[in-house]
Formats: sequence, structure tokens, C-alpha cells
Amino acid sequence: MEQQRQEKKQVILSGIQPTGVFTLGNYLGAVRNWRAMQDEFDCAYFVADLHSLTVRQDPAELKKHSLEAFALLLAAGIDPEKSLVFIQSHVPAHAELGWILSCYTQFGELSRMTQFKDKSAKHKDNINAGLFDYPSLMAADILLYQADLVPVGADQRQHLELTRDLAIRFNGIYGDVFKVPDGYYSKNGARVMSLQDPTKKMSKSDTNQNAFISILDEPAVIINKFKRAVTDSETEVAFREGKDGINNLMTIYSAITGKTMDEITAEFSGRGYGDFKMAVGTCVAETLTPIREEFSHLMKDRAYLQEAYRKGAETAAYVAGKTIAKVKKKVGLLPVK
Ligand code: AQP
Repeated sequence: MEQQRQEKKQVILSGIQPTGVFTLGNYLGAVRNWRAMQDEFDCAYFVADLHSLTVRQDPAELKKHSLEAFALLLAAGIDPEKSLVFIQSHVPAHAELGWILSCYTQFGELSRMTQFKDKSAKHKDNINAGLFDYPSLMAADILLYQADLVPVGADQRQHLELTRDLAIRFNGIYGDVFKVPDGYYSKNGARVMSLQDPTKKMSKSDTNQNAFISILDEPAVIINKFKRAVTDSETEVAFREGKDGINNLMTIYSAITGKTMDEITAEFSGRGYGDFKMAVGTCVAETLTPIREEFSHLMKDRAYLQEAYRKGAETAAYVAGKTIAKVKKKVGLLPVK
């Protein structure tokens, strides 16, 4: 009997916006780790299409990027048989709980969010209520699935704190409704910077194509982008302050090869930046090629993709449905039957 008792795995949840093709940053900072977590945790990963509406999107592009994002998750090794994979807007409970939670979120709390300040400075002509209220929707995404852990980068820490505050506040009023999630800070979570401005993070919506490596770039394009990567006027491959460009390339090389910074410095001692850039480009191209090939294979099988996201939506709606039903009952919404 004792042997038969299966230990319940912790629930982990994360999402990615379909604002473009994933970058090497999204891969090394997030998706690669998501793949590795699938055996240890009960994982839920979603394409955050509702979140991407906070910035104006071209409808045809958004639709295309959403399908591609779903296929990219699978191509990068997220297995729909092991993990729950779905598209956020296919599960209406996200928007419903997002609204309800926004009624428990204070204006002052949202005003303090640095991502809102950054994004509203970047999109001055479209500072919409969704951009402001983004953290309430993010809290809904997490709390609907009763997640124990949420893998977050430093930029999302403030939002996770707010999620925890909202869960505690709601539970304080209505009893035990939500699991209060913790952040999951991976040891392998490399932060990848722009190849053209290494003080900024690599972003898929960057208008400069040379600033980021797309997961779908061909090897020749990847090597070319690394050749053009901004570095400094020295020649030593060493990780130190003031060498943002080289530090970034070393971070990427280390994330892929597992070598330490000292080992990398020793490997390229006396060889200069040209050789180093070539080595980084080559190992990135080798890492991304199987994903690109699997992606192209999956995109030819639309029926498989549709069935996979339909099943994902069905399971997600079931799990999320239990939480939203409880929430509606607690706050006093009249049930239809
Ligand atoms: N440069 C990066 N280095 C490491 N991790 C990164 N992530 C994003 N960029 C890097 C991680 O990828 C996950 C999904 O991110 P997202 O798409 O939801 O939003 P984002 O962080 O805003 O990503 P982008 O690429 O910069 O998108 P845009 O250009 O639309 O703003 C997150 O876990 C994130 O930490």
C-alpha cells in the first residue's frame, strides 16, 4: 500500500507572450528550463496571447505568432503528454478571474509596478487600462491553477509579490481559496542581453533584427549576428565590469557548454574576439537547429497542433473551472443553475 502511494508533485506554471518568434533569451532564460522541469513537477505552460494585447498587435500577425509560439514550445521539448500546454484566450476563466481580482487590486499597488512605468514610457501613445491592470491578469493566470511555484526572472518578481498579496488578501476575506505561490529561481536561468546594446535585455519585439537571435534563424544568420555583436576595444575574453558585450557572449557560451567563465577565458586566451564569436555562433546554431527542424515539421501538421491545443484548452478549462467556480460562489455571483 505504502509503495502505491504516489507523492503529489508540486504545480509549476509559466507563460510566454506571442509577440514574435522566441529569442535565444526566451530559450536560455525560460523555455529550456521549463523542459527540464517536466519530470520533477506537474507543469502548466501557456501562450499568453491576452497579455500581448496590452501593446497594439497586428491581428494577422498575432494569430500567426500564437500558433507558432505553441508549436515552438512543443519543438523545444515541452511534451503535451507530460505537461499542460495551452493558449490563454482559449480558457475564458483567465479573463473572468482577471476582472474579479482587479476589483481587489489597489490603484496604488498597480502604480508602483516598474514594468508599467517602463512600458508606458515606451508606448506613450497607448497607455491603456490593460497595461496598467496586467498584474491582476497575471495573478489570475497563476492562482487559477493553484500553482505552488512560478519560475520568474528578476523583472517579474514584483508581479509575483503582488500575486501573493492578492491571494493572501482574498483568502483573508473568503477563506482558503487560493494556494499562495512561491517564486522558483532556477540556477540555470541565464539572462541574455541584446547583441547590439548589451545593457538591454534581448527582446523578441526589438526592431533591430541584429539585436536578437531568433530560435528560427538559420546557422549562417546566427553566425553573422554574432560576428556583428557589439563588444569593446580590448582583446581578452574575460568576464568583468565594463565588458557588457563580452560578458553577454560568455554567459551564452557558458549556458550552452556548461563551462565556467574561467574555463572560457583559458580556452580563448591569446585567440581574440573573432575566434570567440565564431565559437559562440557555432554552438548556438548547433543548439537551435534541431528545434528549428522540429518546428518546421510540426507546422506542416496543423491537424496535430490543433488537436494538441484543443486538448490543452479542455484540460486547462477543467482545472481552472474548479477555481473560478469557487471564487464566484465566494464573492456572491448568482449561478446559472
Ligand atoms: N533576454 C532574456 N534573457 C532571459 N530570459 C528572458 N525572457 C525574456 N527575455 C529574456 C524570459 O522569457 C519568458 C517569457 O517572456 P515573455 O515573452 O512573456 O515576455 P518578455 O520577458 O517581455 O520577453 P520579450 O522577448 O522581451 O518580449 P517582448 O519583446 O514582447 O517584451 C519570461 O520568463 C522571461 O523572463
